[in-house]
Amino acid sequence: MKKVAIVMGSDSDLPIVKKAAQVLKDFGVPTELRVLSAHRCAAEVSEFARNAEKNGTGVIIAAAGKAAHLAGAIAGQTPLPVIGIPIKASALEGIDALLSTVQMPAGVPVATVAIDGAANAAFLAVQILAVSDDALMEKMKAYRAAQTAKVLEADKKMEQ
Ligand code: RP5
Repeated sequence: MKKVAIVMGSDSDLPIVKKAAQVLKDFGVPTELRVLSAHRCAAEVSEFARNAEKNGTGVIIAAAGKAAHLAGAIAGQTPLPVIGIPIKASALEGIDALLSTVQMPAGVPVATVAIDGAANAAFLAVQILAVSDDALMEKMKAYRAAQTAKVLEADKKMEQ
């Protein structure tokens, strides 16, 4: 199976990023965690992004706060799908990171999840890999069915 690389701009992003790593672990998806800053180590970000495809990566998740250019900088240097997590890390409550991450030129998309939306970044990565992995698709279907059953169970309790 292809792996998912999760890159964060600072190790201070780890408490949020851990939630993505946990979802990937639950689905049995191999994961690589990196700390790389678009501004503080641009050369290493380039090296990572340019080598990701040949290193067996299928999807990249990039998390950053403030002037959050990490996901976009990676997306510009790889044909792999890139999912951005804007991190709440400033007085602007993550709105700065959301806008920095989501606003990309045509042809270089970053699939941006909610501020601190790490779990959904991982679910989306699993869904992307599942398109070409039947076993993973079955796991995703089972997860969705369990999720639906849980809501309907709660609904049933309300009727009593
Ligand atoms: C961004 O600025 C990081 O992704 C982090 O969310 C935020 C704060 O970084 P540090 O102050 O921990 O370096 O670059």
